[in-house]
Amino acid sequence: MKIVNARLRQKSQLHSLEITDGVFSQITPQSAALPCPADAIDAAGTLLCAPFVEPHIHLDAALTAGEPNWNQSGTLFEGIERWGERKPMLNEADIRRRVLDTIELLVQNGVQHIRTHADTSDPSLVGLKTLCTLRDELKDKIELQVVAFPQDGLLSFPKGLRLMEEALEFGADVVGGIPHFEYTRELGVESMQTVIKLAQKYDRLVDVHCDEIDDPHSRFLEVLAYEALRHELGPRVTASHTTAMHSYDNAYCSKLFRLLKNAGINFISCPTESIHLQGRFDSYPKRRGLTRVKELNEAGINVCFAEDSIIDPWYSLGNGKLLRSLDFGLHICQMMGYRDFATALDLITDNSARTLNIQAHYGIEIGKPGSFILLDGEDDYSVLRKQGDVLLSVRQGNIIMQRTPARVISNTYLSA
Ligand code: 17E
Ligand code: FE2
Repeated sequence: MKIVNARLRQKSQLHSLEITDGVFSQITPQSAALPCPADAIDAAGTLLCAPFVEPHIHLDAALTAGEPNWNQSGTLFEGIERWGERKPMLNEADIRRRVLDTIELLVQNGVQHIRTHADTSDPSLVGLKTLCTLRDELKDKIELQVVAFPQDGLLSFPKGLRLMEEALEFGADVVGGIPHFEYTRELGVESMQTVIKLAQKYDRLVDVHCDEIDDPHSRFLEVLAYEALRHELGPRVTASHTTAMHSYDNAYCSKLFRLLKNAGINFISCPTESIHLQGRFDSYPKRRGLTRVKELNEAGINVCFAEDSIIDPWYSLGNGKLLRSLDFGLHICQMMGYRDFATALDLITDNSARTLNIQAHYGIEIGKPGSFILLDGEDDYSVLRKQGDVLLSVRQGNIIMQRTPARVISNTYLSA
């Protein structure tokens, strides 16, 4: 496959690229726009970038909002309760249908790599098993990582630990946790130590729903980061949400950041989800409830954005568009300086790939898989501004999605 007239991120010249046997074999700067050969794809000056990565989504719960009841209060806790009513209705066919529909939606929006959580607080483990099976079935089409996520508590849910080990034995890629939801602070601390022990025992990655609450005393992140540091697992460990960090005082945060930096762990923030679920116990002023994305980023700590939910008991919107999460995130975290705009796509591409530990096969580089997307825009700033459509998605040299952009047909209203 040949592509001409593509813009690459942070480069001013147009480029031609070639993919041979599914791998980038040539990336060449052009001195001017070229006529497109018959056997090539004309990027026509649009931005060619690495595929979007969805690093945190709950596919087992996707498309279940309102079944059987809607989350009326908008709290995380009512979400967990409503999901608890849906869980007994789960079966393999139901999960497969919703997961496939949701992955299609993500693919239509440029995603090629997904980390999904699968609830293990279910004695049947049907969600986790179905997702692991789908991961293997779809491996030539999309990359999926499955997190064993103990929604009702690793240590507080009856047999929670046994179910987690069963999930890891079945083949879950990542160990999850939810320390702020355990019954006591002590159980929360113990759960973080247990998660790291399990990651070592089974040689898996870690991704914890950590301190997803407005409580400034919810400080399990320091335990997770310290365990990661102590066992030298930092880059393999992710703290998702960490919304309590919004409410920590600055002195504590200053001390905490030293540990976070030394540990080298990754962060995922879910802007649309957190702005919706957090601050629900405030009157006015209402906290925004997003973790300190701007400050983490400025401290050189890896942070990325995710959607978390698509039409589920926690969040009844969701459309597969990571560009929308990016837009929300930059606004809410006040990352609106020109430098922020110029590198904005890092937050839904490169940083997320690092979080998933997939950098070895991700990126626009000779020798790496020939996978990319074309975005309607010429650089990070214009794609963000326009919320540019994903025009093309290519995976290892094969087109997996193509879109004709919407065009205004008449643009002469004022001069007519
Ligand atoms: N479960 C949870 O604990 N937190 C969330 N944000 C979602 C599920 C979506
Ligand atoms: Fe989540």
